[in-house]
Amino acid sequence: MTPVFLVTGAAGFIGSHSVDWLLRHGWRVVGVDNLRTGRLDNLADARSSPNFTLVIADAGDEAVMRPLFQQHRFAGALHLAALVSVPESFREPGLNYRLNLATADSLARWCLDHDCKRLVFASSAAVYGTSAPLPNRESTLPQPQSPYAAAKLAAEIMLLGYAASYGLEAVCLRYFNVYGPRQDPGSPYSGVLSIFTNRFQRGLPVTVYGDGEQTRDFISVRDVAECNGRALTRQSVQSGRYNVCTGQAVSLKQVLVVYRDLFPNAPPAQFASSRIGDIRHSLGDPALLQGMLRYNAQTSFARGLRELVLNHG
Ligand code: UD2
Repeated sequence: MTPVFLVTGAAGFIGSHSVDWLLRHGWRVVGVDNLRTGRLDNLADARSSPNFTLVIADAGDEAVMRPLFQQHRFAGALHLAALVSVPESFREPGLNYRLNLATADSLARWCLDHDCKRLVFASSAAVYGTSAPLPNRESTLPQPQSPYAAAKLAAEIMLLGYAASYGLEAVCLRYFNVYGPRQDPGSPYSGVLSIFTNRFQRGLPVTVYGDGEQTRDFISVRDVAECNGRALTRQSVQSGRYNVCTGQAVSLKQVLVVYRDLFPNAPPAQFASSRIGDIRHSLGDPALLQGMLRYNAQTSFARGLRELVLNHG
């Protein structure tokens, strides 16, 4: 029998690409999503596969999840379901606690109860906070500065505690700035590249907050899906926390240069004052995950952005 993997947040941006990766590699997948921020459209390809089952439910709903674990005897779980907006975590700390910490804890315990050996968890570079030395390394003391980052870090600690206590294989992946097709441009706090692409395609000017010299470690969702898939399916992994990044810093000004090639007639960018709390530079060291998964991010920024533009909308 082909093993079955659980993916929570399956209809989301990263989730749907991860589901596609697993199906492409011949695995069976049960996806769970409550469609709070995920979209069925993202799963258009997956839903035509006989190896995919979608369950519309909250990943923390024990009445739904326990029977799923019993029925499918999952070989591993990829937990991506989350409250994904940092500003929303400030407004709704209780919801943030439930979705970003309590559900991860529940899932880990259901994995242990039902012999699902591995849990791959979506953490975030946000756990580092603003004052960690660059590039961020996993050995650095994290200093979360939002309810969102605090919950992600607390979930990592719970999962790694279960790894030490009960032998769960817990792989916590700290995503840096993920971009690519299917990222929702709908809020001002959506990923900058989804917003810029959406605006350029409509012939509208983009707004750069600050001087445009701020840098990010942008990683393509294709590479992220590959890391997720490998972390979930490869024979052996080491429990721990791992950066998912490229190790390359790209400034917003450099971003605009690539867009200029793709949209030569676009109106010039407008500049506005920096956002409160904005980080100046974010950069990760990818070495630890590269060593474990034998995989380097393959998509150059220019190619990834071109692909995003061609697949957008
Ligand atoms: C990322 C995460 C955020 C949190 C944070 C922790 C995303 C989408 N956001 O925020 O959830 O984890 O890291 O550090 O991954 N910008 C513009 N114009 C726009 C939109 C954004 O200039 O229309 C700027 C923004 O001010 C920032 C940069 O672009 O300097 C990147 O913004 P972002 O929201 O994509 O990501 P980031 O790194 O601030």
